Order: sequence, then C-alpha cells, then structure tokens
Amino acid sequence: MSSELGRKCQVETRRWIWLIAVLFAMVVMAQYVELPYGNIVSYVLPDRRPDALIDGGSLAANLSNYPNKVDNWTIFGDLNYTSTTSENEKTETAQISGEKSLTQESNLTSGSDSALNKTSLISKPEENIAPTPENRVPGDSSKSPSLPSPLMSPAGNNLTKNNPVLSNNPQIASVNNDTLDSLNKTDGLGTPQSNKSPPVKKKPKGSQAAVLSISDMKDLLHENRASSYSMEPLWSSAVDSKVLEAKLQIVNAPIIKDDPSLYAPIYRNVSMFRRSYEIMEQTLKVYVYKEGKRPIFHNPQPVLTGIYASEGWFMKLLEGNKQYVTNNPDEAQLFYLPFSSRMLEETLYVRDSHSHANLIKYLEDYLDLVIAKYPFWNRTGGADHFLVACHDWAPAETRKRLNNCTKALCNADIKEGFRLGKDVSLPETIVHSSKTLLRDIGGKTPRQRTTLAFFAGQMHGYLRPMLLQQWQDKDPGIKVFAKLPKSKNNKNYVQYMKSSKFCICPRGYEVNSPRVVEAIFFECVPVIISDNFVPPFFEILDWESFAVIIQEKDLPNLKNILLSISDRRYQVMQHRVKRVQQHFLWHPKPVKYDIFHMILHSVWYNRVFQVKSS
Ligand SMILES: *[C@@H]1O[C@H](CO)[C@@H](O)[C@H](O)[C@H]1NC(C)=O
Ligand SMILES: *[C@@H]1O[C@H](CO)[C@@H](O)[C@H](O)[C@H]1NC(C)=O
Ligand SMILES: *[C@@H]1O[C@H](CO)[C@@H](O)[C@H](O)[C@H]1NC(C)=O
Ligand SMILES: *[C@@H]1O[C@H](CO)[C@@H](O)[C@H](O)[C@H]1NC(C)=O
Ligand SMILES: *[C@@H]1O[C@H](CO)[C@@H](O)[C@H](O)[C@H]1NC(C)=O
Ligand SMILES: *[C@@H]1O[C@H](CO)[C@@H](O)[C@H](O)[C@H]1NC(C)=O
Ligand SMILES: *[C@@H]1O[C@H](CO)[C@@H](O)[C@H](O)[C@H]1NC(C)=O
Ligand SMILES: *[C@@H]1O[C@H](CO)[C@@H](O)[C@H](O)[C@H]1NC(C)=O
Ligand SMILES: *[C@@H]1O[C@H](CO)[C@@H](O)[C@H](O)[C@H]1NC(C)=O
Ligand SMILES: *[C@@H]1O[C@H](CO)[C@@H](O)[C@H](O)[C@H]1NC(C)=O
Ligand SMILES: CC(=O)N[C@H]1CO[C@H](CO)[C@@H](O)[C@@H]1O
Repeated sequence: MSSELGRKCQVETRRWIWLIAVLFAMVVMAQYVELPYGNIVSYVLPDRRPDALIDGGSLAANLSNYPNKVDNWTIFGDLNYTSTTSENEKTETAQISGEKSLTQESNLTSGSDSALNKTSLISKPEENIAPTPENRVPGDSSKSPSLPSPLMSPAGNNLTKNNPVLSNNPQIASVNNDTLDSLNKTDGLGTPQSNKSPPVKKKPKGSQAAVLSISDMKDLLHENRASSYSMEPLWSSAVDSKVLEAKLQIVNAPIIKDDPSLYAPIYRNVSMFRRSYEIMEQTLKVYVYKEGKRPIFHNPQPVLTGIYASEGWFMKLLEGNKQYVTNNPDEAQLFYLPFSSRMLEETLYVRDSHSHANLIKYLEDYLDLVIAKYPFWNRTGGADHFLVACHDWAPAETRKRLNNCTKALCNADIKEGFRLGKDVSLPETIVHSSKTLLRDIGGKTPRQRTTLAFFAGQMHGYLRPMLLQQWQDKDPGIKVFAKLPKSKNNKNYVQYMKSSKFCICPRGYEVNSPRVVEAIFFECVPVIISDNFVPPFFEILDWESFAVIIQEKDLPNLKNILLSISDRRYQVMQHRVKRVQQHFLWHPKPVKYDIFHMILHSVWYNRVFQVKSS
C-alpha cells in the first residue's frame, strides 16, 4: 500500500521535474526568439541591454504598475477585465445597479488559460487562402499588399529610432517597460511567446514592443501639443495672430451644457470642439495650389468610389467649396496639396517593381515647384500645408521632404510615423456608388441584434487568419467568415452588420480598415483590433466611449471581453455610435459636422494647436 503510494509519488515527482524542465526550455526559447525584439527596447532604453529580458525579476516587480497604464476600454487580455467608465458614463448609468466596479483590475495570474489556448491555436498550420477577386467580400478592401521598400522598414525598429515622436518620448519608454512586463507575465506562466513563431503571416518584428493604448495616445497627444513641431514663421503674417487668437478662444471655450446636435459624451471636450468648429466656420481660409497636372492632381472623379474614396471626396468637395477656399494665399491659414495617392499609384507604379521611388520623386518635384514659385512653404517650413491621402503607401511616400506638412492619412499608424497632434487620422470609407451615399444606413435596435460579433473579409495581413483560426465555427455568437455566400447588393454582409451587436474591425495589411466607419454606418459597435492604429478624429472624439479597442494579443479573449460588457453598457455605447454617425457621412453637398467638415476641422484644429504662442 505505502510502497504503491511511494511509487506514485515518484512518478508524480518525475512528471513534475519533466514539466519544469520543459517549461524552463520554453522560457529560454521564448527569450531567444524574442531577442530581435529586444533591440527596439535598447533603442528606447539605451541603458537596458536586450538580455535584460532574461533578468525578469526587476521588471516583474513593477507588474503592479501595469494596470495603471491600461486604459479604461483598452483591454489587456486578462479574463478579469473590468471596465471603467468615464465621468459622463457614471451619470448616464447611475441608475443602473450591477454595473461593473469602476476600478481597474488586471488579474495577472488569470491569463494562463487563455494564453495556453492562444499557443495551441497559433501553432496550428496555416490554412488560409490567399485573397482572390472571387472571395472578395464587398465592403472589404481590395488593397495592394505592402510594398517592401527602403522607406518602409520591415522592422518597426528603425522607424521607432528615427521617429521623433517615438524616440524622444518617455511615454513610449514606459510602454516598453509595460510590454516587458507583459512578456514576463506570459513567460512566467510557462506559455512561451516563442510559439508565436512561425507566425501565421509575416508580422513585423517588434510589433509587440510598443503597443500604445488609447490612454498612451492621449498622453502623447498632449505632450506633442506642448512641444509643438513647427518652427517660428520666417516672417510674420496677418494670419498668425488670427490663428493664435483662435487658439486662445478654444482653450478658454465657454462650457456648453446642451447642444442638441453634439452629444457631449462622445467628445474629448465638446466645448472646445464646438468653439473650434465655430471659429473655423467664421475664419478659416484654405488656399488650394493650382499647380499640378491631372490625372494625379485635381482629379477626384476616379476616386469617388471604392476604398480610397475619402481622399477623392475630400478633394472634390474642397475644390468646389466657396466658403473655405480663397484665391488670395495671403489670407490663407492652410494650404492644400491637391493630389490623390490612389491616382499616384495607378498612374506611376510599375507593376511588380516593388519600388515607389518614382512616386516619391513625382511628389517631391511638385513640392520643389511650389517652393520655388511661392514663398508660403518656406515661411513656415510647410507647417501650414496639408495633404489628404488614403492609400496604404501614403505614409511612406510622404515621409521625407513632405514630412513637415500635416498629413491626413487613412493609414494612421504610429509605427509608420503618424504624429499625434499634427497628423490627422482620415476615416477610410468605402463608397459603392457616389449616387447613393447613404443607402442602407442604420441598423437594428440593440435588442434585435442577435449575433454577438461579426466579421467577414479577406485574409489580408497576419491578424485575420488568426481571427478565423481562433473563432471560425467555434462559437455560435461569433460569426467570422473569409467569404460570405454571394448575395445581391451585398445583402448578407449588410444584414450581419445591421443585426450584430459588435462588428469586428481587425487590421488588414495595414492598420486601417473601412469596417470602422461601416460599423458606425450600420450602428454596430466597432471592435477595433489593430495595434497602434490611431482612430479617426482622435483629437476630437473619445473613442473609448463608443467603441471597444482590443490589443491584438488579446484575440483569444475576444468573447470574454465582449461578454463582460453589460447589456446596459452596450445600449449606452450603441446609442453613442448613432450619435457619432453624423461625423462619418459623405453628402454630395457638405452639411454641418459631416465627414468633410470633420476632416477639415481636424486639420485646422491641429494647426491651431501647433502654433507657438510667443
Ligand atoms: C516600481 O515602480 C515604483 C513606482 O512606480 C517604484 O517606486 C519602484 O522602484 C519600482 N520598482 C522597481 C523594482 O523598479
Ligand atoms: C476575477 O477577479 C475576481 C476578484 O476580483 C475573482 O473572484 C475571480 O476569481 C477572478 N476571475 C478570474 C477568471 O480570474
Ligand atoms: C478612466 O477614465 C477616467 C475618466 O475618463 C479617468 O479619470 C481615469 O484615470 C481612467 N483610468 C485609467 C486607468 O485610465
Ligand atoms: C486571479 O485569478 C486567480 C485564478 O484564476 C484567482 O485565484 C485569484 O483570486 C484572482 N485574483 C484576483 C486579484 O482577482
Ligand atoms: C481554453 O481551452 C479550453 C479547452 O480547450 C476551454 O475549456 C477553455 O475555456 C479555454 N479558455 C479560454 C480562455 O478560451
Ligand atoms: C535605419 O535608418 C537609417 C537612417 O535613416 C538608415 O541609414 C538605415 O539604413 C536604416 N536601417 C534599416 C535597417 O532600415
Ligand atoms: C522601467 O521600469 C523600471 C522598473 O521596473 C524603472 O526603474 C525604469 O525607470 C523604467 N524605465 C522607464 C524609461 O520608465
Ligand atoms: C473643456 O475645455 C474647457 C475649455 O478649456 C474647460 O474649461 C473644461 O473644463 C473642459 N472640460 C472637460 C470635461 O475637460
Ligand atoms: C525657399 O527656400 C528654398 C531653399 O532654401 C529656396 O531654394 C527657394 O528659392 C525659396 N523659395 C522662395 C520662393 O524664395
Ligand atoms: C521642416 O521644418 C524644419 C523646422 O521645423 C525646417 O528646418 C526644415 O527646413 C523644414 N523642411 C522643409 C523641407 O521645408
Ligand atoms: C522569465 C522571467 O523573467 N520570469 C519572471 C517573471 O516574473 C515572475 C514574478 O512574477 C518571476 O518569478 C519570474 O522569474
């Protein structure tokens, strides 16, 4: 009897030793494989060698700080996710009992379960099909894959190193600290990150290194505002004092209590937004350079439909605008470079050349022309100039000589050099027909929305295959498809968007996706899964109040995260989605607060806050 027990014990002990050995090996492996990632850390924290990763103790010691950096609605992958709510939310939901506690919690040990599941799922062989025109779901982007180019450093590292926002910012450093912590968190549980490799699809190295939460982005926005990018104008102009005056008025905006057309909870600061918008209406003048040849310049027509429609519609509506456009550049606060990044690609890209050097050259020649002919760029170093570009390549195409101007970009990726407080996250909108811009708008009431979460689209990038592997046919509430059955007018897709509670917007090849706006269009709460993506109109809208933002690594927890949102909270969010919708709609003739005005406003707003008050 006792000997049997002893034998059992022995077996048990051996099993344990074996297990520990395996765990140890996995941890070592993990660190080995993650070493390249250490580089990015060493750039940011020069005194921390990559192998500091192995010395996890001191890092782990500050795990307790980690939740503080976690944003209210940015979820860091613990089952014990508890939402916090904003001030507004508190009053809105005051009458609701049973709403989750308002404190932020992150159960650091509870991750093991999900992490293990993640591991087993990721190590499955890739089983996804390359996108073909046939399996393209309308409502999906038909983007060209990323170009390998010297400009687009495949490792985020160099970008981080060279990016003034990233490299000089203590905020980022602390994010890196956090990331190290979270790495240890997973490793400590014997769940090797190394199982991430081979990744399902090429995932940029170091992409986990500095994932900015929404609250990190907010901090960065404020810091960047405090330390303006722009130089002193070479000589002063009458418009400078106007812009400065606008800034003072916005900062000292009267508090508005109720404006029926602006629902306060969805804005960062509704008073400032309204004041800024009013002053824009009263004073903003934009000069549109007349130079530039078609079809790349002054040619919105071909870009009014499809996934790049934002740049086409903006160009069309601005060039046709009487209120804001001036023919007198001396009275302009802003200068628009009227090109289409879509037409640039269409016209000049040599198929399979994998180079866009000629595209960049074309834009820079244009800039040289404008610089030589007019004094305006030189006066501010380009700080009062802007461009609006929706193509994936636009950040890379404008990273050198055009860098000083404000860029409104669909591909609003911090890692691609997007500068909070200077650049504008341009909503990517998909337009099927320029005649029926608002067709099918709206959706079911919260109660009628029977599907928990929905996604359909091509397997662009590394994340969507993971989404499908993890959630396809796994759960009746989560409907994810690579391909929906064909239907007239895309009816199936639209029906799902209208009758799902949450619409999943995972990144594609790049961070942006037309789904974010689509979800809002169909009054479905967007679930953004795209690390370092800056959501549209970030400087104005409080995204966490109406959208769910999940880090890519938390994909395995998707369902738990969504289920942790109470019915009441869901209703609040869905109502806000409806209220924010007006800002994302195109109209053949622009209307107040619509997407055209919001784009212009964000460019204006950033310009105003860039001006130095000397
Ligand atoms: C952890 O952070 C706290 C405050 O943020 C700091 O005082 C402490 O020294 C840190 N611990 C370690 C081990 O660095
Ligand atoms: C979540 O946290 C609560 C305490 O706040 C604890 O009782 C519960 O067991 C945790 N759940 C999980 C899954 O970790
Ligand atoms: C959550 O939001 C509230 C109000 O916006 C803010 O006071 C609080 O600091 C936030 N908490 C975290 C952890 O970011
Ligand atoms: C964390 O989760 C574990 C089990 O998953 C549970 O035992 C523990 O109580 C939780 N801790 C907190 C603080 O929620
Ligand atoms: C992990 O997988 C097991 C079984 O495969 C399942 O019971 C468990 O709920 C999963 N955990 C999570 C967080 O998905
Ligand atoms: C990093 O940036 C520097 C300076 O811009 C450049 O010379 C170098 O080639 C880049 N390295 C990589 C690996 O991209
Ligand atoms: C990172 O965290 C450590 C403690 O874990 C702290 O000593 C160090 O100052 C932090 N680094 C930065 C850049 O915040
Ligand atoms: C909004 O901005 C105004 C003007 O700067 C300020 O007085 C007010 O306190 C801000 N409101 C919030 C909620 O931050
Ligand atoms: C602007 O500056 C550039 C370089 O300093 C110079 O070549 C150009 O002539 C200037 N433009 C004007 C209109 O003076
Ligand atoms: C960009 O701005 C800086 C000052 O902020 C200025 O020195 C530089 O000449 C500008 N570049 C161009 C191409 O105008
Ligand atoms: C690999 C590693 O550094 N693991 C550490 C992670 O953090 C725990 C404490 O939470 C340490 O005990 C581990 O050594």
